[in-house]
This record gives sequence, structure tokens and C-alpha cells, in this order.
Amino acid sequence: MENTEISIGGMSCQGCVKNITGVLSALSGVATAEVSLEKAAATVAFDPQAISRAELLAAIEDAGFDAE
Ligand code: 9UX
Repeated sequence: MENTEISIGGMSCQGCVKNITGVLSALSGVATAEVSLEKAAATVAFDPQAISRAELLAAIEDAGFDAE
């Protein structure tokens, strides 16, 4: 398992936090996803054999946010 922090742009309320948490949690290979509005970031624990960091970013961007 690997941990990564992802900066997220465009979150403006706790609904966004919930949406992104749901998007990340639904990906196979993601163990846990904690999203913070205050930090404008997510901490994700994932299995690098199953999913890449780039795929995490793409999923967040597909949901309508900026991620890096
Ligand atoms: Mo809040 Mo986020 O009403 O897309 S859910 S701004």
C-alpha cells in the first residue's frame, strides 16, 4: 500500500468533499481516501499494483475538479 497527497482545486463545500471521497473510494485499488476542504487536498492509500497516482488524478478531474 502506498500513501499519496493530492492537491485539489475547485472544492467549495462539504458536498464536494463527499463527492470526491465517493469517487476515490469507488476505484478498485483504493483502500482509504480522506479529503479535506480546509487543506484543499486528499490523502489516499492505494495499491500501486492495481491503480496509479495518475489514474487517481484523472478520476478527480473527471469529477470536475483540478488535481495535481
Ligand atoms: Mo457544494 Mo461542490 O453545493 O461541486 S457540492 S459546491
